[in-house]
Amino acid sequence: MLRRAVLALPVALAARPARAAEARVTIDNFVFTPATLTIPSATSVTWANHDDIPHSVVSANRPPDFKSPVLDTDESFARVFDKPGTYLYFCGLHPHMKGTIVVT
Ligand SMILES: [Cu+2]
Repeated sequence: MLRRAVLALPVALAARPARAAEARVTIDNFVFTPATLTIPSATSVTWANHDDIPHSVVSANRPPDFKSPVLDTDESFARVFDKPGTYLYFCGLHPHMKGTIVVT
């Protein structure tokens, strides 16, 4: 999972030098992949729903610091993580689906 984020960086930086780096989390078969994504700060994370049913992405912090709309098949949601920390999240429709973003 770390390897995946690192590999994505040069491509994102080359394509858009002034923009945040980018990383992706895919949603399929009721699972966020990778379950834990480690990224440097100022990285934009995009969750893409490749499942055939809707899902969402909701921060587990109180109060939540991000919340996607319901994502239908092939819809996505992006958020930039600027502050180092550990961000737990879950699917608002299926709370047993959980994931973590670690910002270093
Ligand atoms: Cu879900």
